[in-house]
Amino acid sequence: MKKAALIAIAAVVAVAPAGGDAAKAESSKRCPAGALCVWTKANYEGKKAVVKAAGVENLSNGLNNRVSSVKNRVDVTTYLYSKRNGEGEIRCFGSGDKIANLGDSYNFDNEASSSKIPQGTNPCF
Ligand SMILES: [Ca+2]
Repeated sequence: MKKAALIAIAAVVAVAPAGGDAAKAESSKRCPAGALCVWTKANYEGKKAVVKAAGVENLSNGLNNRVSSVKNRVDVTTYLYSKRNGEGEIRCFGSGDKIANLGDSYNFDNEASSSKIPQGTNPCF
């Protein structure tokens, strides 16, 4: 009886997709070194933008006011702003920060409209 149950579990596991969608989902959660990455959903899911250039950049329409998670893989502090062109409310992210949900302590869910990668180091205020 016990053995039959184990075989049943093994069969279920074998049916689960190997790689495929799961691998794709995992790679979309990645953020390349030197980049600031933002996602439209919590936990690095949904639509992603990868920002590498220094300076202020406006988020594309698909991400504007929709960003819910962030990874900062730039070696300096980076910023998100609630309005276009680096204006409005500011949130800062230290190098290496990973924020799975901007709605938590950041109180910035679906707010970001532009980002900034500064040249040189700036404090996270
Ligand atoms: Ca906004």
